[in-house]
Amino acid sequence: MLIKKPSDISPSEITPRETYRDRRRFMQQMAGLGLGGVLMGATGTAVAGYGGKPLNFTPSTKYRVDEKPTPYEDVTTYNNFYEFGTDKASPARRAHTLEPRPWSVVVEGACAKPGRYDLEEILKPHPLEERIYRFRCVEGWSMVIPWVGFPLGDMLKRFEPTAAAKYVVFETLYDPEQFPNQRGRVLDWPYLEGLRMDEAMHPLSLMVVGLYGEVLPNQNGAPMRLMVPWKYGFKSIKSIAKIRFVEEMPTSTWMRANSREYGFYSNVNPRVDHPRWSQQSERRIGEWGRRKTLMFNGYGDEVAHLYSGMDLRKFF
Ligand SMILES: Nc1nc2c(c(=O)[nH]1)N[C@H]1C(S)=C(S)[C@@H](COP(=O)(O)O)O[C@H]1N2
Ligand SMILES: [Mo]
Repeated sequence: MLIKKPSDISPSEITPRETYRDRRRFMQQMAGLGLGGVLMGATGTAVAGYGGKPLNFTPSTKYRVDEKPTPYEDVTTYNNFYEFGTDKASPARRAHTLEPRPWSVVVEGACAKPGRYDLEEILKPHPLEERIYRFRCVEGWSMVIPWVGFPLGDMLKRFEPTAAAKYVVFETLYDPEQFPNQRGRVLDWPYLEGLRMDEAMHPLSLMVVGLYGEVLPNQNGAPMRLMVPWKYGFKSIKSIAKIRFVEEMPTSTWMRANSREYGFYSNVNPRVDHPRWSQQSERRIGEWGRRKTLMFNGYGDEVAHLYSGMDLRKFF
């Protein structure tokens, strides 16, 4: 059992705010040195509930990019989460209205085990691991983030998708009380994204419940969000409340908003420009100058085979 219900947490397990901050700074240094694993594995306590509580996890040895992680401060204050506003600072300022517990996820469509699942129930069988991934937003900035989660495919398999399941659709919770900007019409709510089934089952696709060793802060998509590191950031949908297995390729929120600018695949590709800007380089948050953007965000060895024979200009 990796995650306790808030009611299972005794007062002695609740660490004072100061300690969290020190621990976070410590982990940030360790992650930067590539030492995160060893030490973090030893310090984990099984506590969960709300952003900032430490998680129990194993550091992945395989999935750790050898680049300096973006500071915690930037990861949690420079966000895209249109349900809280369209500027980068609004999510951190406004996401306190989101209540990530209790939470449930509806599973429907082409599978043998549809239903409404309680979050704790859905997470329980999955050991958590830390992976350090590159993350590239379609707008041209990037970060390196130590996520905590588990392979998305491991969860999807438990719902026993049928042969008709060619794609999987994810939806963010629709509740204007919790997500105040859903009262406006900047996007067609709820936020919706999808993956082809083989993309979803790929071992790199991660279901994320934490970052920097701690429970996911609201602004980063609590309680559970996707992380598909070879695709532009908008594919990595936050605060997931619905999973649906379907036969036809879905129309995502961003395709609906502007199908000329945003395609279904949205693989990071420096050779296919956005209609309004080049995708050849990126600004790594916290660095000066720009870096070259890598094909599939640097994950080509692992994922290029998923698209063999496809014209990636057409299927952008
Ligand atoms: N529900 C929802 N998910 C979302 C978004 C959003 O506005 N709403 N923004 C996307 C975009 S454009 C990016 S770049 C990433 C940002 O994730 P981060 O704030 O954790 O860095 O979340 C993605 N997931
Ligand atoms: Mo983005």
